[in-house]
This record gives sequence, structure tokens and C-alpha cells, in this order.
Amino acid sequence: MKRTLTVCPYCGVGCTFYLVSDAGRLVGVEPSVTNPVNRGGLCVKGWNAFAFVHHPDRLTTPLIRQNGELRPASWDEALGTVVGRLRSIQERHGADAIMFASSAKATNEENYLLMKLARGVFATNNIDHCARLCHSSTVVGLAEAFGSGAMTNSISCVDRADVILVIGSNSTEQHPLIGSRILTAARSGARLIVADNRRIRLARHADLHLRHKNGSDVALLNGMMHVIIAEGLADRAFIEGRTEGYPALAESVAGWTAERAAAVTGLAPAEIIAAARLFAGGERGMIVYSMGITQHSHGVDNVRCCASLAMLTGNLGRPGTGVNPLRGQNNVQGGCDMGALPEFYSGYQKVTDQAQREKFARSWGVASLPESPGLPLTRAMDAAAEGRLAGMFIMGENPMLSDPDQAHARRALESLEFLVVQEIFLSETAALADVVLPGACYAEKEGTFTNTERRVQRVRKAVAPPGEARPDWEIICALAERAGYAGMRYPDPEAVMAEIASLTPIYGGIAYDRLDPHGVQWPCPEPGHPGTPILHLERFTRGLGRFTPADYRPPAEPPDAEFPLVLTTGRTYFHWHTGTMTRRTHLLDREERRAFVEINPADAARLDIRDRDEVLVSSRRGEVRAQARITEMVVSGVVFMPFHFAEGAANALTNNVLDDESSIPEFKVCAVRVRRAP
Ligand SMILES: Nc1nc2c(c(=O)[nH]1)N[C@H]1C(S)=C(S)[C@@H](COP(=O)(O)OP(=O)(O)OC[C@H]3O[C@@H](n4cnc5c(=O)[nH]c(N)nc54)[C@H](O)[C@@H]3O)O[C@H]1N2
Ligand SMILES: Nc1nc2c(c(=O)[nH]1)N[C@H]1C(S)=C(S)[C@@H](COP(=O)(O)OP(=O)(O)OC[C@H]3O[C@@H](n4cnc5c(=O)[nH]c(N)nc54)[C@H](O)[C@@H]3O)O[C@H]1N2
Ligand code: SF4
Ligand SMILES: [Mo]
Repeated sequence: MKRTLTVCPYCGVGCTFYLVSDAGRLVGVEPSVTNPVNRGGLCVKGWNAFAFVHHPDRLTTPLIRQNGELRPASWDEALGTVVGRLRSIQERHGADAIMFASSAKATNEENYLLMKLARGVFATNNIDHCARLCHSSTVVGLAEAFGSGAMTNSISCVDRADVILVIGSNSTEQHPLIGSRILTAARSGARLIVADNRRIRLARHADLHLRHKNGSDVALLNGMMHVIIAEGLADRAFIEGRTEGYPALAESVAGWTAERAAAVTGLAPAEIIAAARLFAGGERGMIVYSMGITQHSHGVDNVRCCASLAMLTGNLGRPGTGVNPLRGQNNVQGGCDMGALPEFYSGYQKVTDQAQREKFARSWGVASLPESPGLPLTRAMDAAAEGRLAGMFIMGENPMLSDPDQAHARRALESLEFLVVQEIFLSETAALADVVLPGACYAEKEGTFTNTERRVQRVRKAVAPPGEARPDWEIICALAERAGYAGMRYPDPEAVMAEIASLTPIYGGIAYDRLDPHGVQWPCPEPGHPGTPILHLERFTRGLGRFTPADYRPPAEPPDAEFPLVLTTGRTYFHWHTGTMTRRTHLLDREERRAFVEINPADAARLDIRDRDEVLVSSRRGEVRAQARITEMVVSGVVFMPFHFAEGAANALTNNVLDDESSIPEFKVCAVRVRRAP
């Protein structure tokens, strides 16, 4: 038996484990007991993370569409077709007619190389990834407030907090090893406030559970800040010494009395007052948030309010405090860090900055680099649907199930002249491609992932890829070579990391020999630097912390007579997004086999729906079939669906309306009606 230490391919917690293999086959996993992130624990997905790797559905050869069908092809033919067709689009329609979608499932090195390919070889800044659907509002909001969009503190800070506000994060199911740590903290005396109208597990252990209306967080947080200021609970010294813009914030929340906030949120004024006192009363207060905050047409405003609440109470730059957006995918932090974003190179260095452009152009050996920011992924899908985009290269994403408004996503992908999908399975998106390139999965390649607390950790090869599948980094380098670019010849991913470190100040001291055994947290500016567990210690990355007031705006599609219920969408413990991996993992799939919709008993009674009835859920965009789950998990007036199931796709219903500032879709609120299936 061989044991290979690597990182879990599922969530941003970044647990590490040994992949156990026997004669080239994975047979199990054993958690690392020394890693500070998971300390010997794993959730059910981690324990089963070996199972999909050898699934017979894995892609083993390149595929090319011919007469409407995908047929096996050689690597030579596939690479030649991809480069030939992309170059042809570039010549006829210009470089910006092509979009690159990178992958938060892939390694840092692979994300860096795809962004180098897009910018350096195909001359476009049109590169983005699923962070757009996830924490783009965090990247905008926290960069504005603090100068950095990352989690300010470390996972271990949960143990040091004396009050924790969990707002819009179902941590025990979605970041289980952080969720269990929050539960332990609550049992050991930390006070817990949960602001989320689903009765999630954390809510059952909370001192205060706020079941406010979906999309009303700005009103809730403004109301809390109003109470904190009015009752003299604000941290005057912190505000004066470390921040700017406070008068504007104070003026803006002055009108947000607890009564007014209560009227908008549906809470009682006393609940808002209690939450304010509880949070401000702590010595070390920590804010933890996720998609309940970010995925709104006012996502950036939600993030601003979280940042303001933390600054107002002096809860930054110390252990046990901070604004902590839990990053979702295993390597979505890394995807952002590596510049798989339309406006940044690696390390958030701006493409609009001439000095940065020159630095990268010189290192890459190209004459010039494109100047204007590229398209965000969601805007690129709109552009494709309107015929303004001709080619798309998608590595490790499945927008057919994960994008809002599935009919729109299909229209976008089908309108393209040429679509390439680099995948490990024939996903719903890959099935639409003109060329499919088979990638190696995490267990079959070397590299690094960066977890939610900015910890860069080593991913290691335990087994060989199936058939002719190749690691994403090798495929990208082969494409560059085909395109006539000689600047992507690397012996291994370690050499790619050396280039990343040389160009990216926050990763300046990251090198493979330093990452054993438990990784390093960026910023790590030079070799020998110990890494940074807590950001903004003495000063913020941008200097002073900046308060930006936000006024309440309702969600774009409120319920009405025709579509009287609010649909909110999200996840379950057992499945991962579009299910490509978890639905091919027997022990996970048998726990949660089909699409369901949670309905409150009062609504169910009114609609004459019983538990486990087949129902039809419809919105202005579409209709899907699901099984009814009658439960107090949801409040009356709200139904919840996960988006894991192709045959009951929540995203056939969701609303493709975007936040102006971050281009994140409003996945958390749209209007639907539910009826028993005939
Ligand atoms: N098992 C599993 N784990 C995962 C994933 C997975 O697919 N499966 N995906 C990963 C990824 S990429 C991500 S981004 C994270 C997401 O992790 P989470 O954000 O924790 O997960 P979600 O289920 O999307 O939504 C979280 C909560 O937001 C609440 N919510 C909805 N609307 C509102 C609102 O208006 N205000 C507030 N305050 N709350 C609201 C919902 O009730 C829900 O409980 O999970 C990661 N972990
Ligand atoms: N309704 C609704 N929709 C949502 C959300 C929501 O809350 N509600 N949340 C949004 C969020 S936060 C996110 S992050 C997105 C996620 O959206 P996606 O990223 O599109 O979803 P995944 O299913 O994780 O897709 C990853 C793909 O990568 C493939 N893959 C895995 N490993 C590798 C690899 O090593 N190489 C390659 N080439 N491919 C690989 C997998 O097979 C899979 O098809 O969904 C968004 N969509
Ligand atoms: S908590 Fe996240 S990283 Fe840890 S085992 Fe579970 S899915 Fe993997
Ligand atoms: Mo996400």
C-alpha cells in the first residue's frame, strides 16, 4: 500500500489526507492528524474523495464533434483543431471574441497557466471562473474596505472568538470542519448568532437565531449598527485610529432604527437590538459569511455592511475576530490569487496598470499585453447569448447546471461558433462542446491548492490518469506550443510555481520545499517569511479601513400573485454542485438521490401538498419536477432547492439578474409557484 499526502478536492476548508493506493488503484483515504486545518477529521465527502477517480465514466481520450456526434480523436488532432479554430476566430472577430473560463477545481499552477495562455498567447483579458458566481461581491466589497478580498483571519480563530455571527453560511454542511469548530466553540462558551432563515444545524445551537427575509441583510446590519452607535457600544478608538469615512456611515444608519429595520426584515425590533448588543458586547467578535450574503443583486452592499459592522466594533486585526468569507471550492481562493479574473494578473495586480503590464510582458517574452479589463463570466454568457462572443474555452466548470437561468445558459453555449471543454467527465456542458479535452483529476497530478484561510498546500500524484487523460497544466502548455509560443516549457508544476513567485508579491516566498507538511498562508513576500495567519494587524492593506454606507434595495424579483413564493437555492451536505463527482460516488449518492424542494408545513397545507409528493416548481424562466420535503427548515413563504440535480435543475428557475458592481447573479432570491404534479 502506498500513502500519498494531498488536499481534499471538494471544499475550501482544505483538509489534507493520505490517498491510499494499491497497485495503481485508490482504495481509501486517511486524514492527516497533524494538519492544523482538519486535525485528524474529515467530512463524508473527504472520506469518499477517492471513489469517483476510477469511475468508468472518466474521459480517456480527446473527443471531436463530427456530424453532430462526439467521436474519439488523437491529442494531435484535438490540439490542432482547438488552436486552429481559436486563431481563426481571433483573426475574423478580434481577440476579445474569445472567453476563457478557468477552474477552481484545478491547481494554482493550472490557473496561472490558463491566464497566461489567455493574456499572453491569445491576447485577451477575457478570463474568469466560478468565483464570479460565488464571492465576486466579496472581492469587490472587501478590497474597497480593507484592500484585500480574502478571509481576514484564520480558521483557528474560531477557537478564540467569544461571539460569532454566522450570516448566510450553512457551515456545518458546506464547510463541515469549520462548522464543527463553531459548534465546539459554542459549547465551550462562545456566544453564537445565526442570521439565516433556514433552521440550519448551527441555528439549533445558537443564542440567537434571526430568521429575517431573504435579501434583507442590509436592513438587518444597518439596524444593528444603528443600535450600536445609539447605545454607545462602538469602538471609538478603533474608528479614530484605523478607519476613514465614519461620519458618512453614522449618517446613513441614523435613520435605521430597530423599528424600521424590523419592518423590512420581518424580525421583531427586540431581536435586532439583542443581536447588536450581543455582537458588540464581545471582546473578540468574529463574522463568518458565505453565499447568503454574496449572491444577491446587492451582494457588494451586503459585504460592505459586514465590513462596517466589524470596523465599528473594532473587530479586525486581532485573533478571534475578523470578516471571514468562507471560500467555497477547494481552490477558488487560488483561482482568484492566480489572476483567473478579468481585471487582475496574479496577486491582484491590475491589467490597467502599465507598469504591471510591462512586468508580465517582459517575463513572458511577449511584445505587449491587452490593456482593458476583460468580461466577467456572467457578462460573457450574456454576450454569447446575444451573439457577441464566438469562442469559449471552459476548463473544469459546468455552467449548463451552475449558471442562473438554464435556458439562457443553453442559448449562450449553443450560439457559440466554437466551444472547447476540458473536463474529467462528460458533463452537461462538455456534451455541447465541439472539442472535449480529457483532464487528470486532483489525485493524478502535482500542484498546489490555496484554502479559504489563504493556506497554500501541496497536491500530489497518487495514481496515473485514465487512458490518455493528461493533467490540465500539460494540456495548456501543449496548446501554447501549438499556437507557436515557446514560453510555456516547464519540466513540472514546481517550475511554474517558481515563475508565479517571481511575479506575484503575495506568493513571493512560496516554493514547494517550504510547503511541507502543512503549507504557508499568504502574504508570504519572500523566502523565509513565515506567512500571515491574520491580515490587517497594525494597518489595513489599503492603509485605513474604509466605511462605505449602503442603503437597502430589495431583491430584483419579489413574490407576487402569480409567483407567490420566494425560491432560495443552495446545497446539501452529500453533494457537490453539479454532481459530476458526488453523484458518481456510491456512498454519497445513495444518501441523497433526487431533486427535492423544502416547503414549510403551513404553505404545504395551503397548497394541498404532502411530504414526498411529486411537485412542479415554476418561475418566469422554467419549470422543474422535484420531491416535496415538508419541513420547518424553511419559513412560510420561502422554498429551498439545491442545484445538484440535472433532472430537477434549480437553475432552470433562477433569475439571471446581476449585481452592477460585481456581476454576481441573484441565486438566493427569485419568485416561484409550487403545485402538485398531475
Ligand atoms: N456539501 C457541499 N459543500 C460545499 C459545496 C457543495 O456544493 N456541497 N459548495 C462549496 C461552495 S463553491 C460554496 S460557495 C459554499 C457555499 O456555502 P454556503 O453559502 O454555506 O451554502 P448555501 O447553501 O449556498 O447557502 C448558505 C445559506 O444561505 C442562506 N440564505 C439564503 N438567502 C439568504 C439571505 O438573503 N440572507 C442570509 N443571511 N442568508 C441567506 C440559506 O438559507 C443557506 O442556509 O459551499 C462549499 N461547500
Ligand atoms: N442556483 C444556484 N446556482 C449556483 C449556486 C447557488 O448557490 N445556487 N452557487 C454558485 C457557486 S458559489 C459556484 S462556486 C458554482 C459552481 O459551479 P461549477 O464550478 O460550474 O460547478 P462544479 O460542478 O463544481 O464544476 C466543476 C467541474 O470541474 C470538473 N473537474 C473536477 N476536477 C477537475 C480537474 O482537475 N480538471 C478539470 N479540467 N476539470 C475538473 C468537474 O467534473 C465539474 O464538472 O455554482 C454556482 N451556481
Ligand atoms: S470539510 Fe471540505 S475539505 Fe474537509 S473533508 Fe469535507 S469537503 Fe473536504
Ligand atoms: Mo462557490
